[in-house]
Amino acid sequence: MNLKAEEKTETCNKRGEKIKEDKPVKQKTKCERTLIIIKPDGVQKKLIGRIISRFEDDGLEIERIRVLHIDKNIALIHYKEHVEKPFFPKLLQYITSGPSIVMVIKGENAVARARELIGCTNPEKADKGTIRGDFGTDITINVVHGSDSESSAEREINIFFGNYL
Ligand code: IDP
Ligand code: MG
Repeated sequence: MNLKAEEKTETCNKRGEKIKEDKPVKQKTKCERTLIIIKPDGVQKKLIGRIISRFEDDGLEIERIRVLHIDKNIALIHYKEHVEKPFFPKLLQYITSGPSIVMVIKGENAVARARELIGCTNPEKADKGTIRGDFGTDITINVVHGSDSESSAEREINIFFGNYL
């Protein structure tokens, strides 16, 4: 299908004269879900409300939410790509150190938008105004988790909320 020709028939008459203003080009958007965790340091520092507001103020929606003390079994599944890494023992100790808040967040381009609001893994390198830049401690203790892709989001949502989608 020739989209250009089709667009022209909407905006021009048979003589090729313009009959309508060009429509503004719409940016492609997609409604997505992503898994967000407020990690134990965020809960302990009583940052839950402020962190949730960062997402809500950006127009994202909290679709599911639960308090969960993540145990070793869940941590091994959730962080499966990191289990062999040298930092894993520290990460495991941290993520299982107290209750977390686990959420499904929904909205247009939610995966990338949430990662932007969260900031770099290392809070020292994260921009001010991002969640990690404002509240993170170090490269391990960095307040929040956000899925890194739509496929990770689907996998992670299923770990914490089952196959409800
Ligand atoms: P991400 O959370 O920004 O996606 P990942 O590389 O997926 O970062 O790492 C998962 C988590 O493991 C991080 O959020 C952080 O808590 C911890 N982590 C990552 N890299 C390091 C490191 O080099 N040293 C210590 N901890 C790390
Ligand atoms: Mg990651």
